[in-house]
Amino acid sequence: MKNIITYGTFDLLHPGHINILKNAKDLGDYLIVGLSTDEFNDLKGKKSFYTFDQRRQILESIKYVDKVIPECDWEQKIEDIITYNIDTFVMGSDWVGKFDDLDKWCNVKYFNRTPGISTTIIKKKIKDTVK
Ligand code: C2G
Repeated sequence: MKNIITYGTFDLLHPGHINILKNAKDLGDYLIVGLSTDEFNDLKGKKSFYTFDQRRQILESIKYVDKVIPECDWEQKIEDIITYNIDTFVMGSDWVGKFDDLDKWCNVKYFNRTPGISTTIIKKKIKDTVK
């Protein structure tokens, strides 16, 4: 049983999020998502449209996702990797190199970001449409 973990805000879910979740799940059998809490988003300087509970409800409905845990801070990853017996830690390529130190505890894999889509682009397109 290979457990995989990834982290993120996953606001305004889009195909880029689905691609990373699918790619992560394809590396193993069980995918855990560390979902940024609203408070941690404040720390990250992100304001999500959906609340943590709404984002969790959406993520939990995705067939690739087996478990959602709260991501409360930058420091919890090692503890999560140990707690959940993680085989591979996955992030998109915008994070490449940032989490290489986790390779003492598990495999670290960065997948290419899906080009041309992001929550920021979606928000801007909606804003421009409404005008
Ligand atoms: N992503 C992607 N392609 C996109 C957009 C996002 O592959 N077009 C990936 C990101 O690289 C990330 C995941 O989707 O791995 C979630 O993206 P965000 O919700 O923006 O997550 P982020 O704010 O980067 O939080 O501790 C890690 C942080 O919580 C990551």
